[in-house]
Amino acid sequence: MVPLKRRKLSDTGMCGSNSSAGTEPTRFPQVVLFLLERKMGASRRAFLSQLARRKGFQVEQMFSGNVTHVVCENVSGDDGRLWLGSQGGGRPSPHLLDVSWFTESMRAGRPVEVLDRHQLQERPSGEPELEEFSVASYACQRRTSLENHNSSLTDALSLLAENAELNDEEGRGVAFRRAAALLKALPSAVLGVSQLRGLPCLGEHSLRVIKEILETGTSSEVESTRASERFKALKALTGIFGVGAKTADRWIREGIHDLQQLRASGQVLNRAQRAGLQHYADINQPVTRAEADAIQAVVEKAVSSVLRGAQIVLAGGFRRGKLSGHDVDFLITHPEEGREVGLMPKVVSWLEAQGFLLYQKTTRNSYLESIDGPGRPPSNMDRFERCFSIFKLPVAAESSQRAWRAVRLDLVVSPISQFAFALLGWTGSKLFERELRRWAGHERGMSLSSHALYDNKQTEFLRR
Ligand code: 8GT
Ligand code: MN
Repeated sequence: MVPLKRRKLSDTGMCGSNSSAGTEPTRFPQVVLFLLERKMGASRRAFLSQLARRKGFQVEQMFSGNVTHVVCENVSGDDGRLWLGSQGGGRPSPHLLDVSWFTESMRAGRPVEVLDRHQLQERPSGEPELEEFSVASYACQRRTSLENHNSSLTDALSLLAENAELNDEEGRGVAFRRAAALLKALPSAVLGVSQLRGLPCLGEHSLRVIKEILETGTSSEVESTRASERFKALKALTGIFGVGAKTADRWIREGIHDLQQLRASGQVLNRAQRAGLQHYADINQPVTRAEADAIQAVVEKAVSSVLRGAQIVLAGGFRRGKLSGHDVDFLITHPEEGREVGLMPKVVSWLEAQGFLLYQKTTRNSYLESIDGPGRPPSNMDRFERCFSIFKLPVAAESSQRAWRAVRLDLVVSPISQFAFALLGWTGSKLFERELRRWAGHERGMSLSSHALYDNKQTEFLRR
């Protein structure tokens, strides 16, 4: 509250005069503005105040009896009057105005006439004002359904993440993935950036992209990335199974931008890349849940034929309820510890003998001979025995001219003692796993991997 004395003083003398040094003289003595900081925020309020002063308006920093026009943003009539009441009554009430009156006045260069539509509006009951969202900071602390209310924003951020990853910029990739994951967790569509104030995971760059899309419908950075030759070439080349960002980059520097140029170049390809090129179209066509189920039936048969009692579980995106994916991931185990040893080669042989594998490469497990203790392996790769393959899936005759299609299939064998961790680690998403491990480490002092969960204090104790 402004002391009575000062109010009296300004009532008689200072109103209409140039009350604050260093700004333009007041051009509209009958208008004294006060900008309500609530919901508007301090920095926007300071910006708007400065703008108005430059245009010759008198803007009071503190509310007082002199104020003739109170400008609010995102404040309802009820809330506005409640606030005004709390400032004390007994004098002619100032106008309680929406920021639209302010912007129109700034545009006009003079205070425009106060119309009905400028008055603070009552919210029709049931229609909430723009609510600020509140979200936990680690992705693994949030419940995220498959229903995405912000897909145009998350598509844009995911494209920037993909571009960063294709350019081997992991940090930037993670930042965009975090921002996208946060928006996916929101219970409704974002209507204005003001709703995102104070949320975690939204860096300056992501916020800039979000703001541009909310205001204009698209992001210039996303569109120019999508259209760029380099992005298109990186996508085309890494779409080949067995080709990563580094290889694609090398090829691009050698002038290879697409499959045709690659074929014509005479580049020497490894076995995985040759298979990837051969089945390119199939592998880049999303796998449906029905196809995953059909593959599961075959793999289940393979597994139980070579070892009675062995079990498989569908992991990856399908376990999260996704309706399509880029591959199919299965975990294989046996309820008796140790019985899973030697299982993978047998399963692979069975599938090969039946003509189900177009390509396969098995890497043996490395957790038994590991000497560097229970810590996490250097990358997010784990030490399980694993088979990367391309599966030849028979196609129902009536749905296609072709008898089969190629689908990427990953098989992982885990001993039952580690199965819970393996299943958690292979369910994804990649960001969720990353966040879960970060949370375990930073918030709980524990190390989580696809093999185990360790209390870091006890590990240190054991190592001593
Ligand atoms: P998708 O539907 O596009 O296939 O999506 P996804 O199923 O979520 O992704 P994915 O690339 O198939 O990977 C499935 C899960 O396996 C992810 O959570 C990923 O983190 C995990 N994963 C690998 N490689 C490895 C690995 O070497 N070790 C562990 N523990 N997890 C891995 O992709
Ligand atoms: Mn997958």
